[in-house]
Amino acid sequence: MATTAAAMAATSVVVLDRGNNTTCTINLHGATVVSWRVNNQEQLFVSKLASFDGKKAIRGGIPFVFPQFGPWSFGPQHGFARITRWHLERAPDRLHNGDVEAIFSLMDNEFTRSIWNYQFRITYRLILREKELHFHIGVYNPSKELSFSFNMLLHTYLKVPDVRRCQITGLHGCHFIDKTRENALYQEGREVVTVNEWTDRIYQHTPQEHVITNVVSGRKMRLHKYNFPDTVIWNPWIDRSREMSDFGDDEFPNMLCVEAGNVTSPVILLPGTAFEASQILQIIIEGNVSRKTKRNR
Ligand code: TA6
Repeated sequence: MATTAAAMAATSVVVLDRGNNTTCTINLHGATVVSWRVNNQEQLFVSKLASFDGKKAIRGGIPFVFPQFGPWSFGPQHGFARITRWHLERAPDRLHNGDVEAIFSLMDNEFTRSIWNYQFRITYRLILREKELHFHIGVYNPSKELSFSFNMLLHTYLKVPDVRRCQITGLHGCHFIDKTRENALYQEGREVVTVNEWTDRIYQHTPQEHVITNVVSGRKMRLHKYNFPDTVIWNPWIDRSREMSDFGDDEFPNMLCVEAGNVTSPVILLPGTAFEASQILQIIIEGNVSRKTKRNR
């Protein structure tokens, strides 16, 4: 990791390199994770038409949605965090156990206050492990008087060989807002959710864990979340793909968004208080024990 913090800050890209062709690349534009390679296999989808102009949100990877999810009367869809340049708080550093960690931060500035007039500070700690990527987020309200409320979500674009073969667990019985059917509320009756059409659903009060099957090289991906009560499932399918200039018409079969967040009930942060949330993406190698069992050992 020869690149100095200053050199890294000057560029827009930060790389966590754990060796063994296992890396995680973050673009300071939105602190968007734009690549997660495990043994040289890319786990995240980024559109071949994605824009890297430092203005538009990056179409793919893991955009950071804050302080608004969805359309916003005061500002850009999905908030300003994904279109703002973040600060590299701590350059990639190898931990004693071989994992690599870096910390990014975003504070209110003239641009953010012109849209959303609150002081805030977000820290975003990423840890690259052998087969896992950990996301630890802290939101702090430094104000002495003003509370603020916000949505927050990790808009994860998983790369998949064929989305029609993917199954998502942990949604059975959950209520969801279906944005493809006038935002009507339904209840999920399927044991595992599959995607064979335009899908845009906000599942509410979902369990802490989802397993997605048939991701890269037919493996399973476990998404473990903490303090993110909702899960959004999205695939634009054919027609919506054509409406997006930064998304190829033929790319929808190769991506699946599984997004952990606070969407249906915004978080209210009182003055001087902080909020924490986290997500772990883990590649399941058949035969490796689940997080729960590992902990109980
Ligand atoms: O998270 C799903 C969603 O809200 C969809 O409704 C769709 O709009 C998608 O996000 C992409 O939004 P974007 O603003 O990145 O085009």
